[in-house]
Amino acid sequence: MFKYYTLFLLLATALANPLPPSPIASCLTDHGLNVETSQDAPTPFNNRYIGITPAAIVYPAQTSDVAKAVQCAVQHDVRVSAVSGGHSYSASGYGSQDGHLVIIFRDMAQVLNYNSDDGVVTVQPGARLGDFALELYDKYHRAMAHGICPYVGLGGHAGFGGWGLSSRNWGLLIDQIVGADLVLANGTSTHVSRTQNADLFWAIRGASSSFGVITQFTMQTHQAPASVIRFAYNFINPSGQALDPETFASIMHAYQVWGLTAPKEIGIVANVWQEGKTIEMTGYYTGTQADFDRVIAPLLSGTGQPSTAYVQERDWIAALTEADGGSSLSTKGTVEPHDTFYAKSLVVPSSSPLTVDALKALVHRYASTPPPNNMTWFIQFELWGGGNSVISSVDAGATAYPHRQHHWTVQFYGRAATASWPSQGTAFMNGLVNAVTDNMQGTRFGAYANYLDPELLGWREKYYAGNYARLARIQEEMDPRGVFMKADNIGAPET
Ligand SMILES: *[C@@H]1O[C@H](CO)[C@@H](O)[C@H](O)[C@H]1NC(C)=O
Ligand SMILES: CC(=O)N[C@H]1CO[C@H](CO)[C@@H](O)[C@@H]1O
Repeated sequence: MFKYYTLFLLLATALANPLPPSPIASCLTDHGLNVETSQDAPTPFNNRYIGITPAAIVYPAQTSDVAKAVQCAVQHDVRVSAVSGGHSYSASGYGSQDGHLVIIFRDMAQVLNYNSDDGVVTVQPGARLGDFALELYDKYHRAMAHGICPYVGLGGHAGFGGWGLSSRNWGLLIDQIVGADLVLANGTSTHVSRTQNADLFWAIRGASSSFGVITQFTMQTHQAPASVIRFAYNFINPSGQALDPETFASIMHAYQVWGLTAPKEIGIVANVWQEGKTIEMTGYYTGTQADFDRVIAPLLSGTGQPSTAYVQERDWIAALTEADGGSSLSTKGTVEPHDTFYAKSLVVPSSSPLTVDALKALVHRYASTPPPNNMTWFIQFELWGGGNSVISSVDAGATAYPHRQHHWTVQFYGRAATASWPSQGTAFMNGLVNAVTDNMQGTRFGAYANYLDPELLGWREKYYAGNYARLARIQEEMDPRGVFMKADNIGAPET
């Protein structure tokens, strides 16, 4: 009964909110723009934000449409947010609140040009990571480092870092951007690159939504590997209980130590599944089977033998598909997924890796404090740094994204089985993170803005560290009226 009741509520919310006619909608229509009028306008990926009502939704077809839309918004004193794939953790593409003009890049999702001389691709922000990877590979045998989830849109992903399993090898997605076109707060469009509007080019590589609406990227692609070595090792407690604190800490600590010298050709995460019963270490290695064996041997001698092992040579697309769990990379003609979730992140400095006590405390916490009903969680320990990782080869001040001398980004993800978020769920997730940080009081952990956490205290420092002050100066200069202002924007008040 409970289930059907909440589903009914969900449908009622989605359908009872057709966008009201508004002065801004008329302005958009008068400029010949494609304005959403249907009863079932798209809603945020995270169902926690499903009730948000935009002032209007517009689907631009080209940069000049975005410029006109921003001009209408300025005239009508409406704030502007943009959705590329719409997978923000806190619906920031919708402004995280009612009343924004929402620009959805549904019809600007194409690869526009590929230059075979320098391998630079021109692509629109609405391209989904899965479709983009398929097109680059099928047409040009090229590849990029970007996230794993096929539905995520390029624009938002590239706005705040853009990590994936190839990032140790090729950098974050922002490190592969060579230029962008964006519409500014005064409704004009401009180009940014290393040599043109260099301050803005710096700012959009880590905090893009505060400065404008990006309508086009140029990005450096890479030769796609002919094949990679895909691997997945599971460490499972045979008793069916959560791995005990000592075993868990010993395995994770071995993974952490091994990562300090792991070569950049390996992309790896350790996922904690099933309330801590399983650690899965998975990813892929760009190189030969023999080299992989040499690279992985010290990890497995540190962790002890896994309960299950999968190691297979796969072609590039098969590897990306498996990394996402085996479904297709193509999002064409499919139904947009949704989730009901709350996530947090800890970016761990290489200079103060997680202690054994902190790892044990995490296990004690989830073993002693179960999540609320109808909620599950997982934790992903992503290796970003270590060895000759390209992420760490970039200076902390070279892009707006600051966390370069960092070992792991740890994502804590809580998911509701129901359409509404359980009221105790947020406290449960905070408890997991605090179990770690309470044990390492002297450590200044960062956070990753693509795992946007609307409850995060001190987010200016945690997301942007030493780069915040420069970002704030540029934001004040570029958008004094706050046309692009929203929660977690540069210049927004802290939580
Ligand atoms: C819009 O803002 C940019 C950046 O500040 C400036 O260079 C440009 O002249 C402005 N355009 C207009 C029409 O005000
Ligand atoms: C949809 C769902 O999983 N509902 C469950 C929520 O929790 C209560 C209490 O444990 C269960 O009875 C429901 O089945």
